[in-house]
Amino acid sequence: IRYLTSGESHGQCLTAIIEGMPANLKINIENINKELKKRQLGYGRGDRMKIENDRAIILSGVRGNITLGSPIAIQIQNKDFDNWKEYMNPIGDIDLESKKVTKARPGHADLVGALKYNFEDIRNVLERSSARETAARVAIGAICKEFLSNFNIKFTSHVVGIGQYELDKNYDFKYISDNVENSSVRCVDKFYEQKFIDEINKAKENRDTLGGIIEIRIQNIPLGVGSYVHYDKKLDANLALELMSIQGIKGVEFGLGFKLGKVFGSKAQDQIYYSKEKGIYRNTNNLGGIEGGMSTGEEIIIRCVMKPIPTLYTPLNSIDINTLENYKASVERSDNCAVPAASVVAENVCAFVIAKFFMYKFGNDNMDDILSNYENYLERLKEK
Ligand code: EPS
Repeated sequence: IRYLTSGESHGQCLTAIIEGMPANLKINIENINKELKKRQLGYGRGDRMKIENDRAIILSGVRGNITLGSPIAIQIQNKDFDNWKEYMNPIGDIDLESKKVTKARPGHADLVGALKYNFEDIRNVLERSSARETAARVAIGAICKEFLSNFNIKFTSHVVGIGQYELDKNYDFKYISDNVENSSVRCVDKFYEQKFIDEINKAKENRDTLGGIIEIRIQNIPLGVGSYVHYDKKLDANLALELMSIQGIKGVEFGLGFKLGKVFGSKAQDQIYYSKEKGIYRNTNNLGGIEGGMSTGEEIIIRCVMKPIPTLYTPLNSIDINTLENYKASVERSDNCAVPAASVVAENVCAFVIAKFFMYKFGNDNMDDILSNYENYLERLKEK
């Protein structure tokens, strides 16, 4: 299973095609739209999200809410295109001057993108490198969640750090899942929720931006999804690839993550036990539910760090890519903090990876065959 996305931030629409989804999967379009809505929220978002109302239009691969096994094409329209037609229309004479950008924003794809692709207008880079593209990936992930919900696989995510503040408590899956949607910064801890909001306000006042840390939790993945036999079959490696490809993400860790570099081996591993009642079990989950590139059956726990958004209202030192003169970087409309949105994106890109490796294990032709492969496998494991 694979997907492609296309679309510019102020172009007509985003398009995503996912190939490899099984036949006879029931899709509830409202579940997909709910995920898209969640991605648009979050304290710290700029004015663009007041314009957009992201909804998935399914163009092919589904008939009467049921998948056909053929590629599924999804469109998400950019309402803002109405204001950008004369600058962004793919065909015809357009105004290429009025919205031209020549001063590169440090930290964005601007400088390297323009040099690499030989552009005199950075708009040709920023339109595609923009995080607007993540809406398409959320739609793909939401379809994958529809598939995985048939096996009771559940996702949640929350923001655990913004700026200098980071949660000092662990919350369990259910608590996060039940409470996260009530928080504008996707923080389930009331004390830190206010600290996060204060930090974002401070950034706004200073015409600055902020990053943070998000945590993704995935429940009920049977053991043995992913494999140790080859580098590109490892579940954690594939999750990290997908997460690192989200705009602004600079680091990914599993379980105790970087803290594992500070403890003795005797304290790091999740020891293995057996009892008649529980079967094989562990009392800890330091490795975040993945051993040897395979799911262990424990909850998968991942954290990602997002850097502050590079589009600053206080522009940084940069150059004009055409004249090479020193300037302040261009000021574009931007979000002050998009960490809550990134949390929703991260959850959904993980859903794609989990669905992909789940299908490698149990097949992807049609739902009945996948379900019986899955049940047979669980039966065999029960005998242990
Ligand atoms: C973005 C800049 C802003 C963000 C955008 C990402 O958009 P605009 O330039 O239209 O104001 O709101 O994010 C989205 C459009 C989105 O859907 O997440 C950027 O420069 O990356």
